[in-house]
Amino acid sequence: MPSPSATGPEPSLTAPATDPTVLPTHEPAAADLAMLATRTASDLLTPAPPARLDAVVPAPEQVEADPTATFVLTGDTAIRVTAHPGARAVAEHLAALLRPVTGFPLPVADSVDVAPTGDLTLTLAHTPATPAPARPPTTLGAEGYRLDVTSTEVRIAAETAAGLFHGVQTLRQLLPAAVESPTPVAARWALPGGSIVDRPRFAYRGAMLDVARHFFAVEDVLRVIDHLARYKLNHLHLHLTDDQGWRIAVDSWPRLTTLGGTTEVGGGPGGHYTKTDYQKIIEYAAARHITVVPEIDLPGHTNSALVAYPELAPDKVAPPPYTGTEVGFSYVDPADERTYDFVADVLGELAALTPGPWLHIGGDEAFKVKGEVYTGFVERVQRIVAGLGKTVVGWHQVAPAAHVDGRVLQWWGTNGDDPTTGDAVRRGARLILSPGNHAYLDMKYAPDTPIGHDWAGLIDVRRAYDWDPGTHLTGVPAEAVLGVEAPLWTESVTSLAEIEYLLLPRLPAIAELGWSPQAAHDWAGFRERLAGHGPRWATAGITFHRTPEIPWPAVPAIPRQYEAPQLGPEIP
Ligand code: TNX
Repeated sequence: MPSPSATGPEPSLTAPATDPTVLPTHEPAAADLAMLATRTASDLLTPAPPARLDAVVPAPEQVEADPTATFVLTGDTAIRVTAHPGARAVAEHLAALLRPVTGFPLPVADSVDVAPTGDLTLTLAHTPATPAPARPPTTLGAEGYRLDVTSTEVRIAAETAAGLFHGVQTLRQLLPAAVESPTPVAARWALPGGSIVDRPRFAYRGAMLDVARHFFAVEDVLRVIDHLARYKLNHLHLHLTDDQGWRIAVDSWPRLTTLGGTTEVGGGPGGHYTKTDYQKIIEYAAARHITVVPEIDLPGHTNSALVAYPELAPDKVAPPPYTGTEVGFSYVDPADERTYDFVADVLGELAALTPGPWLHIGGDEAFKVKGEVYTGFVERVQRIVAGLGKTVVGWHQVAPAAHVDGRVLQWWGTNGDDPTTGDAVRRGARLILSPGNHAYLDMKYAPDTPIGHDWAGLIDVRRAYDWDPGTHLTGVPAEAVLGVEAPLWTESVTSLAEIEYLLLPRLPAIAELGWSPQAAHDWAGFRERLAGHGPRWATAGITFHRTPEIPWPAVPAIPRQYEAPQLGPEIP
């Protein structure tokens, strides 16, 4: 497959100002900034349209706007926080988001129990959400938060640091779009008044990045993590190995990366993550309350491993490196004990590096390992994972294998009626839903989308949004659904800009299915709320697809170059 990135340079990731009333065209000198920080709110320049309390994506569980109240962030605002390391880290994260653009000092200080202070306060406590009259009393749980904005203060309360973090992401969306600018902006930093009480519908909300078909640098992965965090996703699944490349260092089998990592689709140089790289990704994700789910795809999708270690191949002969896009031809020898040593070593090293509970073992499209041989292989690998103290995840093809404690299947079919998966659920499996015809971010939006596939159909934003994870699979009750995940396979994806082009604006649609109550599901409302994110992405220099389904606002203008200029057909 030709490499689309060969046709032009990556777009600039620094957003130029396009509307002088909103975004300045220059970076103010330090003296300007100091002056800006001392101005009162009424002096500030930009009457940006106030964000609406009910315009958040994903939609919160309860929103009660108070149109009479507006809080304005100023140079005097402090961030107060419960004295707890996790909460403090969230406060520092908020300060780091706001300081560069506002120029305000925003000191982080321990919270004090006094009446309204004019500050932002993050409180970590067992805080029951105020129940709506018809609801039973409830708590905010592991990820919920409560946000109150009055004219004199902003408070976020949660039972966990993760809840505070999600509350901060909501707060960010309630500020003017200019808050996303990488350079300082003179704006009136107003927040709409009212209260939000919010909790996720599903515990698992994820996206997958295939770093095997094309390799992506650590910095690119960190930026994808930022996109997940904005929309309250809490898992990043990394597809670390495939026919075209092995991307994670394994000390006991070094040629996996030194040989198996040097190829990718289209003949590029590939690459791999050292253990230090991988840890950096994990730490960056953890600081954003995101768990990394590493996948080693077995027994198929293993050509790169066979290139490095022909002893794992059924015929013990090294195949040529593979840089095409076919699937289903390779497999490690299920009849050779050495294969299980390999699996135990690889998964053992990966488990030791991975603090999260999950190990994903793939299991898809192993067309040449059939019936009992396939099932026996999967069962043995499942036992290896359990022995490492981890919970096994596999693509739904592993369904016929015996149940092991906690087992999770990832559904990627396109027909919501699969008795084999239903049977595995009855034997105790839980499901992550990634239906190929709704959640696959490598599908094209429309026939003229310049990259991506269409084997599962075209997926515009409405199609990504219009399904219910709770009822999607026949015979699978909502209680068996752990959550949703949007996979991005990268056979045709070669740059960060292309990743973002396919991710946005569909990722927020999947995020809303994972987070928001089914009662909030509403395409007309979603497309209006999502529209406000275009200016945010443009301001941050993030590429996205300006699909005509969404009524993107005209002000501030979205710079044209963020419509992925290297993709050719969409550029005038
Ligand atoms: C199917 S989904 C695959 C991947 C491909 C993808 C392309 C799954 C578990 N396997 O190997 O990359 O289609 O859309």
